[in-house]
Amino acid sequence: MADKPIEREHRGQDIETKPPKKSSVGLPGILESVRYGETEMGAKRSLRTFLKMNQVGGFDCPSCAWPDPAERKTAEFCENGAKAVAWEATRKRVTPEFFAEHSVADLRDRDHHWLEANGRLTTPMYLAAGATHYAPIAWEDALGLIADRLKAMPSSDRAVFYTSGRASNEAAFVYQLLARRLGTNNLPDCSNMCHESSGAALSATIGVGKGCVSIEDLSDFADLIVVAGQNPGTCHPRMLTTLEKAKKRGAKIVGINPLPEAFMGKFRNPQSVRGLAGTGTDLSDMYLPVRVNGDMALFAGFSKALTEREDAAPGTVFDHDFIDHYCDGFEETVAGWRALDWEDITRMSGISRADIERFVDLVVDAGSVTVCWAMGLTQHRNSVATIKEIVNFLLLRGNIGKPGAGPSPIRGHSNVQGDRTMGIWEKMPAWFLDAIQAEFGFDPPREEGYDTVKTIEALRDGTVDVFVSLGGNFVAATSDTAVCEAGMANCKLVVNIATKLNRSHLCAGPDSESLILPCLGRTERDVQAGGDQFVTVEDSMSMVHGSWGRLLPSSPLLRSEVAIVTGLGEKLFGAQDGSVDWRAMRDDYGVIRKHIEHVVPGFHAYNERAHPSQRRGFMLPRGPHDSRTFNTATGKARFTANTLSCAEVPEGYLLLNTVRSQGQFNTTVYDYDDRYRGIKGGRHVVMVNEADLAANGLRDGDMVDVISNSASGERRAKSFRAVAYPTPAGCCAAYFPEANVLIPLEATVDVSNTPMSKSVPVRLERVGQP
Ligand SMILES: Nc1nc2c(c(=O)[nH]1)N[C@H]1C(S)=C(S)[C@@H](COP(=O)(O)OP(=O)(O)OC[C@H]3O[C@@H](n4cnc5c(=O)[nH]c(N)nc54)[C@H](O)[C@@H]3O)O[C@H]1N2
Ligand SMILES: Nc1nc2c(c(=O)[nH]1)N[C@H]1C(S)=C(S)[C@@H](COP(=O)(O)OP(=O)(O)OC[C@H]3O[C@@H](n4cnc5c(=O)[nH]c(N)nc54)[C@H](O)[C@@H]3O)O[C@H]1N2
Ligand SMILES: [Mo]
Repeated sequence: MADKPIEREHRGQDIETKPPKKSSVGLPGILESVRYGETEMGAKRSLRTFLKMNQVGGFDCPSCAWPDPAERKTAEFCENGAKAVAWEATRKRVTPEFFAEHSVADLRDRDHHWLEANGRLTTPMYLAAGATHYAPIAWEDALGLIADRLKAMPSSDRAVFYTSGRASNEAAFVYQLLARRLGTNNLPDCSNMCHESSGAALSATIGVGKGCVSIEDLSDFADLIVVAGQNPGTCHPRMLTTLEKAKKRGAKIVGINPLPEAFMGKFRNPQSVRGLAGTGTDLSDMYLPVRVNGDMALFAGFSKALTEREDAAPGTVFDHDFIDHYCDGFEETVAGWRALDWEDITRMSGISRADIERFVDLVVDAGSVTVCWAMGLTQHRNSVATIKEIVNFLLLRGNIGKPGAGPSPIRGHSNVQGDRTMGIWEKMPAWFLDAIQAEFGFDPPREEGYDTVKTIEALRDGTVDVFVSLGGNFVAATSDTAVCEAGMANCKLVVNIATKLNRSHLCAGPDSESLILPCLGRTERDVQAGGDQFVTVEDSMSMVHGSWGRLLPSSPLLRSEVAIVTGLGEKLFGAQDGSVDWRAMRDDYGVIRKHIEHVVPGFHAYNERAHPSQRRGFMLPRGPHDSRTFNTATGKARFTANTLSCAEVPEGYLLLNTVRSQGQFNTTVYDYDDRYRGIKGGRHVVMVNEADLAANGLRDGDMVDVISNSASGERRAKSFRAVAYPTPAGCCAAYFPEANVLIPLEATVDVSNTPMSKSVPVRLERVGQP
């Protein structure tokens, strides 16, 4: 019987608050890692495990997508990664007895932390239509049941195959193959909610939907590093080591963020004695407290200031050689900036003209500029246009295709970028589908499938029969929680391939069936008929490398993701399905990698180059960076003229930005603390500027409902504690997933269709008030 952890979340006044921290990591970060390892795994197992992490011949950290440096430290991980690994390698177990004790209705009353804290799933479980409890089921019966339900659908498009970004390249490749063999492109993924806007903007302007700088560009070459809409201290802690290295050789670092995040203060490097004992390194040279969604105006302002300086002294500011040779759209775009009104720029961005000029002084002094960003820029109505403005800004001074320069979207999940490379996308281009056809001899569907938001619409409308999830927590991660959960209940069958129990496993309707299929995690040894298997991943900077789990699996019944997906393929189509040999791919993942080599460019000698014994794996080609090759419609890098915009906030409303705490990884809530922001013991908080609190007749500590309104009605997040916090006027922040109930399904980013998770107009109502 699993230990029964207790819900520890405080509400209201019991939540402790302190002013946000002005430094990051140091000793508290180390202690956190050790504490986590020991409580979840025990001391010996935790030491053994941590030392294998991100090492040659070890396993890839299952947390974020930050790359590994060429020279690895003995402990090449961070507090975040340590928590992720301890959480996966925990000794706690969710057994059939656990499910016999807890009805689904009981489990639905528990919070995110409690559900996952019960430990690793051990046994395939089945919830029959109308049943109150999950019961064990044999693997073959479970796979047979899914195959039967898929075959019974009137059309393949009534199935949806969701992917979270932890799946390995091998698992992702066979998963998309299964969906397309079945006949659907309904392959939504977490990327739809994450860097989809970056992909859309970069493909249109530089011809490739991902970043093109490497970790060395940052640490060794960039003169100026801009970190916009990103909170690396919490979300990519190992990036701080890279920034520190850059800083020490003289690079300048600027943070653009509505919240004064800890990385902009001192960094106390946990990997050096000096860092732990001393006062730390001042990482940032400048902090621009932009208004939420003011970045488009801000970057246009930078470009306007550069244009004015060039106009005053022609030939001294712009890189005309680069512009003439490699770009188009320059004249119209510059004309647009000339016509902009400074008044609009400063009002929309909340940043003064003087600060913009101070920043531009750094830019003209810098031979190379890299702009890094994450969710603070991708989840607003105008995100795609905002990122295009970043590209414009970089192109002006030739800051693409030279060392230390370029756009750098920092990815979230450890293999979210690799999953896309493998074909997890509802609209893969024709060349990929043609290559699948040539390799496997069947004609994959060509029409666009559902992305995440379209999936929720289809769930709501009752047009999805079978929903399959390869990892993740769909109902908690997506917008409009109530609509999504109600929609999920309309499915006939919900299948979750997972390591830990979560909310998405508990949304079956009265007439639907559900399966939980427990799988191996990345730390665990994966043995198939062909022997020990490794898997591969691609990091945020296009490096592909192997990962080799070493721990004994948490339960003898676990199967690998590849084994589950190919097993289903076999049930549906037979072991030998034309040129698709599901069994051979399961027995030896090298066979999958051979197929990938034939389908996806850049993967030659994949099995050799990505073997975990290789030092760093290999880098996929990056045309813009390596050779200033731009695979766009015109073959040039494209300046784009964009109409300036920012979020409209009705009178009496604040603009809500939903963020991550230090104690969570997306919907996985490790604990209820956010050390850097000084919030302890609870997550139901809304961080508001002191003056805005006063204007609403509120004080720090008051309990409020947070309310959003849209054409489809009012949404309410109940009983949040108001916390006075240094945000710009008119802006506030709360944690996701708790705040996702507030985001209307129809509130999506133009072009990318990403939920607008960082731009939600809300009002606050004191609890008990009418
Ligand atoms: N500990 C931890 N690490 C993680 C994750 C996690 O949940 N926990 N998740 C992983 C995943 S999947 C991802 S995608 C990444 C996410 O990494 P981040 O994007 O760094 O994470 P968020 O908490 O969403 O933080 C967004 C930041 O943008 C700021 N911001 C919000 N609105 C704006 C705006 O309009 N303009 C600007 N300039 N800034 C704005 C917020 O104040 C916040 O600092 O992290 C990965 N790593
Ligand atoms: N409001 C708001 N919403 C957001 C965001 C935001 O900033 N604000 N961010 C969005 C972003 S950037 C992202 S990436 C999404 C994240 O969305 P998801 O990727 O769907 O969510 P996660 O919380 O990462 O998924 C956690 C679950 O994954 C399972 N899991 C963990 N490891 C493994 C594994 O190795 N294999 C398998 N099969 N399962 C595993 C566990 O069961 C765990 O419960 O959320 C999005 N939602
Ligand atoms: Mo993400």
